[in-house]
Amino acid sequence: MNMTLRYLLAVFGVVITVHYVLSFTHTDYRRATSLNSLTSHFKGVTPADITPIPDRYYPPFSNESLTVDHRANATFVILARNSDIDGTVRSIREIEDRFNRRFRYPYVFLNEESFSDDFKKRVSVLSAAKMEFGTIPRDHWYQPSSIDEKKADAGRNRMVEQGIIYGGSLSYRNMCRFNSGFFFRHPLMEKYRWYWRIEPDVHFHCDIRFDPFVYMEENNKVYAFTIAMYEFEKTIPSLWSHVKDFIKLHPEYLAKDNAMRFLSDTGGDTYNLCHFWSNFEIADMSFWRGEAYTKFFEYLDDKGGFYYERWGDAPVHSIAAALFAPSSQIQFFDQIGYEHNPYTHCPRNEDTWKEEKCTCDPKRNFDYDGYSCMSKWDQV
Ligand SMILES: Nc1nc2c(ncn2[C@@H]2O[C@H](COP(=O)(O)OP(=O)(O)OP(=O)(O)O)[C@@H](O)[C@H]2O)c(=O)[nH]1
Ligand SMILES: [Mg+2]
Repeated sequence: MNMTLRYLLAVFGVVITVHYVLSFTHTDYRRATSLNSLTSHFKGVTPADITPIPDRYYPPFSNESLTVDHRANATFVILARNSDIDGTVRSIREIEDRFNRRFRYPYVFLNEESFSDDFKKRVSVLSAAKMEFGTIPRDHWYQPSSIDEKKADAGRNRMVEQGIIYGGSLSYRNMCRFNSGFFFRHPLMEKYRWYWRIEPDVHFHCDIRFDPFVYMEENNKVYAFTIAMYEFEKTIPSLWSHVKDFIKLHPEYLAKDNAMRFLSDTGGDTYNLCHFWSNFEIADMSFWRGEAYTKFFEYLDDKGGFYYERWGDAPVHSIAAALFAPSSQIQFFDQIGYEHNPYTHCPRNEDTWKEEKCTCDPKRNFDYDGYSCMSKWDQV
């Protein structure tokens, strides 16, 4: 045997000896160098190969679990299509992280078609809270037979020519009418008084460590918003004249200290287009279910403007809240950092922004944008 071979054998012998010694004395080393472990790099890891981490490494969330003793009769409501699943998952993930893992309010998902098993499966893993999936009754969603389809078609074509966003869309109109007059009447919603509306692909930028529902209940609030802005006038050309006619018919529904100043710069003669952006809403459904709003919605629905024009649920809800409730019952939540593309409300209060670990840039707060109606609200 030449010297080189002898030397190599000696090194090999030492390596083998050290390996055996380490295998007996160090469990981790034995696991890492087992044949199974080494070959798994080549054949792919199967669940059975993964060493489970013992339960003792998962301490209970003592300050994150359900410790609150008083909760409101409230739910999240999410209207979505099966194809909205990815954005829906992202929104739920954020509201859970920022708020709901502490409070565990339930979710109601609504859709005019039945939700797919995949949709249900993917949202179910995101929260410990109860989730219910509802199909919308046909007459709560589709264009009613009372609508003159020729006139509606002409209205859609006109809006397409004018380049109005969703101007030609029938499903968008169904959605706006449903959100205006029907979501709170869905059988799955009936048992709740309060709701928080969430859309796919929105962002919650700050921790929300207080309970907005309980706050609203205990402080006699009806409607809460985070962003207020101007509506596209071309989507609602006749809405305000119908609102004025309704008020003449039913002056008894006007609240004493209402927020008409938010809606009109001319004492109610003309609409300044300000409204609360309804993709975020926390509100008391007894207000929508009450006499004033029920009559108001029926009156507007009868005029057909959800289809002949393109009335949004945002101006319809906002006008009702501003007129039929005293302004003191409308709540602006500066504390809730919220984004629906392309606008963000970022807390104006710097302490809130710091303490709640907000991810939004305060300089990009829509409150100060020329297109925001916050300055009008501040006057109210
Ligand atoms: N089931 C169902 N949900 C819908 C339909 N159209 C819209 N939605 C939902 O209704 C809500 C509002 O719709 P969006 O398309 O976000 O309308 P928008 O916020 O005015 O417009 P974007 O700026 O595009 O977000 C969202 O929660 C949607 O998922 C529909 O045809 N069917
Ligand atoms: Mg949206």
